[in-house]
Amino acid sequence: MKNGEICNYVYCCVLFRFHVLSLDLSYTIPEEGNISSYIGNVANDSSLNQSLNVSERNNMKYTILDADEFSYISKRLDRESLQECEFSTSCDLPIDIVAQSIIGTFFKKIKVKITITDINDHEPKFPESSMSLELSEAFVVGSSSPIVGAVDMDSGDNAVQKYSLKPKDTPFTLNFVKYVDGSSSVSLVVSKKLDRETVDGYQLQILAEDGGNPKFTGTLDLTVIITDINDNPPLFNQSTYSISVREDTAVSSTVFNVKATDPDLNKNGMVTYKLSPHQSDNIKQIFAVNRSTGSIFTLKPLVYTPGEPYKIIVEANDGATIP
Ligand SMILES: [Ca+2]
Ligand SMILES: [Ca+2]
Ligand SMILES: [Ca+2]
Ligand SMILES: [Ca+2]
Repeated sequence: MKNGEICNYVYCCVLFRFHVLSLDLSYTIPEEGNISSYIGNVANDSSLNQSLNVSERNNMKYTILDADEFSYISKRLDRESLQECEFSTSCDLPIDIVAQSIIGTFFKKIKVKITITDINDHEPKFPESSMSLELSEAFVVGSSSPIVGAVDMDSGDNAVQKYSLKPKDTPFTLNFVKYVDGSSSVSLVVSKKLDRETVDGYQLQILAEDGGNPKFTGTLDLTVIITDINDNPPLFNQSTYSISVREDTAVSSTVFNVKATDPDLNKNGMVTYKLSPHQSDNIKQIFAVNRSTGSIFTLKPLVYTPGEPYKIIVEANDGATIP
């Protein structure tokens, strides 16, 4: 057989084999593997040589041109900084490797998929390490306030799995929602009635924990300020006072000081006094009350009438627009 005829036979054989063989390969390696770590034997795993019969194998061998016969990691791979893996739960790097027949100039492209598996090398991180939140004491049990959750660059179990709240004996719990892009949000839920007049603020810690081994935790220091509503009326120390005053008390003299307190804040707790409109005109003509101090003083001379004491009704109001 002439040389030219042999070449034509080999050429046809090579084309046929490439068409029927599935040469795609898959390897799985962890991210951050050491340089020179072994990945796989592309020459063997591609089955280019093994799938040929013995006589063919003697004549047909392939060399891997743009990679070694064996593949190794040539640089550290950080899954979280690979564009292909962004916002994805799987991380596959497609690589084309070219094989060349050693007895000809025939080439074959081998598609290799290298899956980079995640390791837990990031901790959950809140956008800010501390923040403050104002909550009205009017918030009913079950209402919630959203908080921007922690971000963990890792995926799957290595991402944020749960949140916890410290300390435990507060009127709050947490509600955790996880999104497909790996981010999450957490809401502070009011679990018991708030009362600013009892506790006007809380210093909390929200902990975000991933599911890696070992686990990592991110912490947010959260200051909750309870804002006021006008939920308390002014209250007098006593509902009724009984006092005796001399008849010759000089006009404009203070005969008594009433005192009411209101535990609310600012205007909601600012007490002013006035005579109630629900009493006789005679009382209104003889007595007056200092609006801010509660001092009851006389406007006219007093007249002693046996069995008929003066009955003065004083009102206390707070300064809230809506009482
Ligand atoms: Ca993590
Ligand atoms: Ca990772
Ligand atoms: Ca009040
Ligand atoms: Ca209040």
